Amino acid sequence: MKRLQTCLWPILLLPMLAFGGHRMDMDSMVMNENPMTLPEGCQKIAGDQKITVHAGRKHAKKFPGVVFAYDQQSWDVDPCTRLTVHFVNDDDIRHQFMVHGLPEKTYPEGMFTIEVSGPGEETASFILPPYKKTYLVHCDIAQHTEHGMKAQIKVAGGDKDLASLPGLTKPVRPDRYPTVWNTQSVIFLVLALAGGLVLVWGGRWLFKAMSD
Ligand SMILES: [Cu+2]
Repeated sequence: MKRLQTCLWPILLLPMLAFGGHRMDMDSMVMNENPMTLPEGCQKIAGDQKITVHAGRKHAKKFPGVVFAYDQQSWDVDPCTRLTVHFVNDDDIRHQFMVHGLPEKTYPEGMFTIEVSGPGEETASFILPPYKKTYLVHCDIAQHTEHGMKAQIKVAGGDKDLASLPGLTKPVRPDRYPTVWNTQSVIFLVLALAGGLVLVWGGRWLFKAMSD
């Protein structure tokens, strides 16, 4: 019997090594999930709201100059609501649904984050505070926010609209684009150069005529 056990152990151990003793989800990560703890000022969970958020390149196509985007840029939520976010990453790279500015007593560094290495999805909940405020939602992967993966959650109507939300709000500083070379811009340049030459030659002629 003992010999049988000794023989069985490696057989039992192999699948454990192959699939892992506990779930090691390498494709997604949730930070500061909070389905129960009330943020300061909330007497109870006012209600439940569920949103599905898609992230990826295909959601940016309708916005000129935008590379990455969520399928929606603004969500309205009532105070003390438990918001369940079903985050779907439609790309084959990493994206995040990262909320900033939450009360640090309940949310370390004021953040709630879902991250998914796509394609894939993850669901998590957090409870919003009681006061009127707009929260930044973005993807913190290098350059993804600048390229359009930015949104907002407005509690009780929010206290403002954030800048640079694709299709919703203007950037604080507009992007500067290099000169577009077409017939018009070439004619303009030639005319400007000719005008400059005329001024220089005219000036020299006038100076000469006056000094003679
Ligand atoms: Cu991203």
